[in-house]
Amino acid sequence: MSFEQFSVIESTLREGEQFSTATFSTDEKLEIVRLLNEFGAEMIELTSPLASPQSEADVRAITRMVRAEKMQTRILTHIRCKREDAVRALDTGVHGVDVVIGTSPQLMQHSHGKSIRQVIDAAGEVLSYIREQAPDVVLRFSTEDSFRSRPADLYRVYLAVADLGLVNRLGVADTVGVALPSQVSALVGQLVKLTGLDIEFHGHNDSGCAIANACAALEAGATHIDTTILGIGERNGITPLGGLVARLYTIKKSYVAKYNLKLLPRLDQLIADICDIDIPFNNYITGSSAFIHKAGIHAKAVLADPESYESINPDDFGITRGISIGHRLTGWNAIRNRANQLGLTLEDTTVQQVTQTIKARADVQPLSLPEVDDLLIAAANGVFE
Ligand code: HCA
Ligand code: CU
Repeated sequence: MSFEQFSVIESTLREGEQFSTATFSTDEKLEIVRLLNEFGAEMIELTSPLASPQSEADVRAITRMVRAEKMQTRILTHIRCKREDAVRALDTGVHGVDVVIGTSPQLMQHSHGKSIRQVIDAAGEVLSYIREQAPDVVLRFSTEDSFRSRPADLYRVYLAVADLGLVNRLGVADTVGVALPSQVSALVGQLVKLTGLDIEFHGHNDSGCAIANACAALEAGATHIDTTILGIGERNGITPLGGLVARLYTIKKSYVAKYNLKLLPRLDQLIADICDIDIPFNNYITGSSAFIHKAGIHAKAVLADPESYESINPDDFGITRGISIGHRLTGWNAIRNRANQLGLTLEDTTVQQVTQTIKARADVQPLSLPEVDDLLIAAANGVFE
């Protein structure tokens, strides 16, 4: 298990740029890198310099900033398995290069048209070139669409690449979001055993398993997980940074203690603003309802001890919990708590009476907090009926 020592490869500025509404200006990219570095993201992956002239200029600007300001984070760029891509990537001065090539029948036919033999040859040529030119660069080789690849093809490619002794890391990619946690676990476990190399997992969320699959990868010995802020990426994206943090925090808080967790709300909001989307209401940790307690039974227990209904402490993320009280499911303990907050001293029987009134009125329409407050103040003044 690598829960204790995994690294995040934060790909908001690569995979995330492939999200339908994402376009990052140079200044926005620099701001995201600064914030991710402050958060503690170990690695940041950038769009290939071949994508466009500005993309290349941005890789250079970001790498320059990270080196000049001696930031901890490491900058990677992501390229196709082609020598010309490698030449351009190395010229930018990045710390690491992530090479990818499709191995599924679908991608072999429609993406690059190569056979498995040719994939292995291309990998050998490109990886050797990179190693010769840049002995210190962190080099990763990944098969795209690993889980729809024929297992015999997949292992042939991985083992051939591992045998070259050139790469630091092998990547596993669930490109179309079809893998089950058990499949991720089996493949990652095999690769750890057969190659002894660091293993990276990149999981899309088409069928809702991206976080579970990332967790399964770590349990099976993966060392690196690809994430993006809010999970943005192609289609409905990949493992979200905040979702991975929530998953690991609830196993053991110390697994994510290395990150500056209070920056997570700022990161999520920044990307939501830039991409012109809302943070989903049910988002991990930063969704608007993530720490709102409603039913009377829940509210009572949470007021006594938040842990009764919380697996995540919002304080750790600089977030305040909320208790919703103006509705038909409300309970008198929550209403009494509100009276106390207002500095009102009321008999229990009065609070219970106010609660019954709130419930009856909320059957027609939920009450706002000021409306609840007005009832409590009226009761305190003896004018409640
Ligand atoms: C892509 C595909 C990719 C690559 C992942 C990786 C995927 O957009 O280039 O390099 O590990 O999902 O397979 O994002
Ligand atoms: Cu992807």
